[in-house]
Amino acid sequence: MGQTLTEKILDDHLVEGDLEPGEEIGIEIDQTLSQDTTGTMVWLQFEALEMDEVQTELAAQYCDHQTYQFDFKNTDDHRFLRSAAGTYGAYFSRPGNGICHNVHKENFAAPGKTLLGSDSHTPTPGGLGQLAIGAGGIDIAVAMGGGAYFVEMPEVVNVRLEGELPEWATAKDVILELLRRLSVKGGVGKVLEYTGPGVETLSVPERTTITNMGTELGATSSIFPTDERTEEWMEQFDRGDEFVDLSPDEDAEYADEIVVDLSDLEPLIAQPSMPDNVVPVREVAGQDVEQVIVGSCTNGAYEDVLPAAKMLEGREIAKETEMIVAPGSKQASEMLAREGWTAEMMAAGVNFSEATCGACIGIGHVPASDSVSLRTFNRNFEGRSGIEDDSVFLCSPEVAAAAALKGEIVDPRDLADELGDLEDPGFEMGTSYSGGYGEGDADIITPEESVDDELIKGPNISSVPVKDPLGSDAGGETLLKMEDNITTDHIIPATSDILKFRSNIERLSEFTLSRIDDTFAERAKAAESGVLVAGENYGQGSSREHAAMCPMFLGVEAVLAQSFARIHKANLFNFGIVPLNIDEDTYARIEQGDDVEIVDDVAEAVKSGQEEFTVRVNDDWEATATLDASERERRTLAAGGKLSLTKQKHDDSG
Ligand code: MIC
Ligand code: SF4
Repeated sequence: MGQTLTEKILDDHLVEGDLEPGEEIGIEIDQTLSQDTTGTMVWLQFEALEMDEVQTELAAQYCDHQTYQFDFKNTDDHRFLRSAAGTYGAYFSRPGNGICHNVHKENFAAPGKTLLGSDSHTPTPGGLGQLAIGAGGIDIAVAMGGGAYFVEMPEVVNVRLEGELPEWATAKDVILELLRRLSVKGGVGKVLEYTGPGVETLSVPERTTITNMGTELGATSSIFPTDERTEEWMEQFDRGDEFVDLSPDEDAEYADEIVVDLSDLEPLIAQPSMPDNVVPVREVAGQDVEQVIVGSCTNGAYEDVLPAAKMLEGREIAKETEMIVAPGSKQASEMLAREGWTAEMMAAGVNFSEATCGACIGIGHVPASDSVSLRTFNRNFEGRSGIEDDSVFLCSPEVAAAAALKGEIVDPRDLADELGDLEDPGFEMGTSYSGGYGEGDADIITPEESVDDELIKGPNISSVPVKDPLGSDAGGETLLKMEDNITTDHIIPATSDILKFRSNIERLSEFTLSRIDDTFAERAKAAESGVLVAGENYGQGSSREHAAMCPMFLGVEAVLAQSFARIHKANLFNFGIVPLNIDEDTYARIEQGDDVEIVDDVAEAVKSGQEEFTVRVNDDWEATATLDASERERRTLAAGGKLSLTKQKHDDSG
């Protein structure tokens, strides 16, 4: 039987297990990436694991999330990251050089290689045939140390693209359509592999918009085959020699097939405050728009900004609307400037941001109260923009530019009819990139060029908390009962006043779940131990391991949920918190404040492979909860987390 492209790459990298969906496999990692807000923990754990040097083919450290350095703590984090990259042998991308996914895609991503990154949108270079997966920081640290990455073998789903995009429909609409159909949990446990005649009609930047937002579906990864368009795109960055022709076998078998006829698509928009709340733009047209932002890791390439620039050429944006362009990388900014588009957009009333995540996680450009903001980003979780009760819509650059011109949400087709001379800008590839990171590129410091050979830690950079091994008891008060689709932004919010504590778990933990209940941290500390209860898809969104570390630090011993998001569940194992699945009835019955005790000898049961656990509530009634974990995850959990386990292994072998 033939193989899918995903299976081929996994097979090439397999070090443990079989490619059976649902089984755990171990794969070799070729490249890693981390960014500033997850990276400090990555390197602190690399240090705690007593590693001397990066073992992967390539490791890259970016500074992209908090580049405005509002506080010396951000700058200290960046200096620490530069020193860690130099000390251990990683590439370092300076603050302001761009968002990790964009810079990695342009400079390092390579078809057929594996990439593991401490950011949930790591799958972005799947658009050029790389198998890229997001994970928690300690998984990156272990991979950089030469260890395998363990993940449940995903089901490979064929997303067959047919036809061609009609006027004004874009790649963003392809992924919004999938979100509309499948929901934010529709991709959990799956790799979405794109095939069919529609593939060749899409360019690499268009493909990476789609793979980037596969994360919003909860997918393990998303991938496209490679072709001439991939090669041509890589040549633009002087990396044509790294191109590899990759495709699935003709008789490859997929677990499922989804057909998207590109010619049926129209401009779509995700309404507040979930990326799957998707409707045609026409359905919500007419709402006033105060802010429009084009950019981010989803639509921040030069080729993404260009259509908006062309639409604005010779026009002015509406007086009641502000428009900001935040390119994904400095290369994209440079191109826009060199080709004259920056001046063109400025004349239309646009302001420019440096190439950073910024507004996407509530740093700068916070929307006004009670106002609509249209963004080309990938997530619009409530409050993420920096103001509670925000109203953030997600759309293509074309829909964003149309709204900026009209001052309200409008389908660009209708605006074109109204204006008479507005044409679909279509897609156009950039021509004058400055090339790769080669010698003379001031923004990426290669391991050889580094000036650092020891770690530089500012006063806010503390050590990694380590949990004791599991004992016989676990449980306690139900500290919080939550709904479905709780995001990591709920568990540990981003925003500038909180991000500066990402290297200091004691301080950061004070913000745990504060978006849901601002007394949480205090109550958890006072209770000393406890559990969390949640509905479906608990922990969706980001890869931030802080969302497991901080609850662990506050004494949370177990999370009882109807289901979990993949990366967050792995992070719970990695920090010694027991993730138990409960059914709908049990979820409905447990109340906040209830005492929940796991009846079994927890450490023994976890180690012995027991799947069903009995939980006793208020000493009054009992229910069954299940632990769905591999043998390795059980060992990790029993040891109190991955750091303890990996250290134990080192000590035993050394
Ligand atoms: C996000 O988009 O939520 C982030 C911020 O990029 C996170 C990483 C983080 O929390 O630092 C992610 O997606 O993993
Ligand atoms: Fe940055 Fe936003 Fe992309 Fe996360 S989703 S990497 S915060 S631009």
